[in-house]
Amino acid sequence: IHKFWSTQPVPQLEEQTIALDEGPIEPNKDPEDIRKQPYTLLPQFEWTECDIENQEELEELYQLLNANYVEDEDAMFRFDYSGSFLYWALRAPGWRKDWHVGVRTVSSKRLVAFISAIPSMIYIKGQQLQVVEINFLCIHKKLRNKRLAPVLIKEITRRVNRSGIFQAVYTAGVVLPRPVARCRYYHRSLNPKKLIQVGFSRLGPRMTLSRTIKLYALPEDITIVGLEPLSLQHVSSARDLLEQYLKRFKFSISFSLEEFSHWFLPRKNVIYSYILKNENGMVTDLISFYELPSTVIKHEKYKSLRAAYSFYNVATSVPLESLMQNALILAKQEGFDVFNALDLMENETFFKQLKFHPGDGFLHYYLYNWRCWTLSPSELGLVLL
Ligand code: YNC
Ligand code: MG
Repeated sequence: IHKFWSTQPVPQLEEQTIALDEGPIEPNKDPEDIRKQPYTLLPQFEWTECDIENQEELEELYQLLNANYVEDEDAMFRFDYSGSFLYWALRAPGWRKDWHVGVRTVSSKRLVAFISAIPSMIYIKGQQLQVVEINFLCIHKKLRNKRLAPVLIKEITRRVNRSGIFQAVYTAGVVLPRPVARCRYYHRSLNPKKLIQVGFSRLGPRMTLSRTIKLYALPEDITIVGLEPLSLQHVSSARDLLEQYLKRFKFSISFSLEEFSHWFLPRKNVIYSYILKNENGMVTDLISFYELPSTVIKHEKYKSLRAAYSFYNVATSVPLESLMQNALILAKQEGFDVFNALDLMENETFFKQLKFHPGDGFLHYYLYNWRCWTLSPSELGLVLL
């Protein structure tokens, strides 16, 4: 039934994985033996490299995704990654323009499809592995179901293989051969009135709006003294804290200092990070969340929902629950409507107390060309954008 995925080096849905088999599915090739020509597109299409350092091309990518990227099942909301977010997400250390792969129509030169890769280091069962993260696969709505996605995937694979990398990680809402883990989204209302008005949440049974607002009320100000935005002078210590923490998960990411600085130094409307430090100036706790609004597809009053997504959090000097309550307070102060988190790392431990509720959305984690026993969400230490 999976005409494309059954041809790829991924475990098939029905097959058993025994511990002994864990590892690469296909051996690495000599990059010189990887085909040098791009895959063939239908004659009306051509390949393009999207130059996101060019404001117009960044805007073009923004518009493609804004109109055609991921929607919820009921088509009420669609991700609205901002231009500055895309600039951040796609220019990670080691990024390459030829991994920002677009497709244009030959006649109008309109951008109609996209897929990207960025390099990344992961730990899988104690083993360090150079991979790419694949993200922002998108095909214009008018060109769906024409088997263009497999061509985009094969082309990015070819380009990545040419650089000597043969494994990838990616996430998707859909089930494909074969998830390493299945995570669930949890949501914490910050602006319950708006969330109800736009149909994101519903009034609970026997609840009134005013009781709901009261239920989700938060302190006006942070309750942990000394919590401050991450700045350059603390990146090294904060990075060490996170690196130590992430080692306890079976499947996690590893950030170099340069990568940590890129991913965590605060950027307005993109990434928010805060730290606590001890008397020696060592970072003891870290909070981070990123900004990913959604377009409210058909609504008279509201066009956009402002969502904060939990990124990486580490608590050592205060309980994780109070650290995360402060994340909620900070997100509320920044004007977010909702705070979202997956049930990975230790997140499940604070959901109930902090009034998070499970959503309908699931997110599957995948590895390309690496066989791995199924993991539970709490064994995951990586968040993809
Ligand atoms: C998906 N999300 O099963 P079979 S996530 C991968 N990821 O193949 P067509 C997908 N494959 O089943 P359409 C997929 N969705 O026949 C569908 N597929 O074997 C498979 N949506 O292709 C599908 N963005 O072109 C089927 O489908 C084949 O026109 C059908 O295009 C799909 O970024 C899509 O959800 C998703 O824009 C582009 O629906 C389109 O429907 C769309 O006929 C809205 O395709 C936006 C959206 C996906 C977000 C993401 C991660 C992508 C990972 C791709 C896999 C990477 C593998 C590793 C490569 C590097 C390796 C190295 C080293
Ligand atoms: Mg298609």
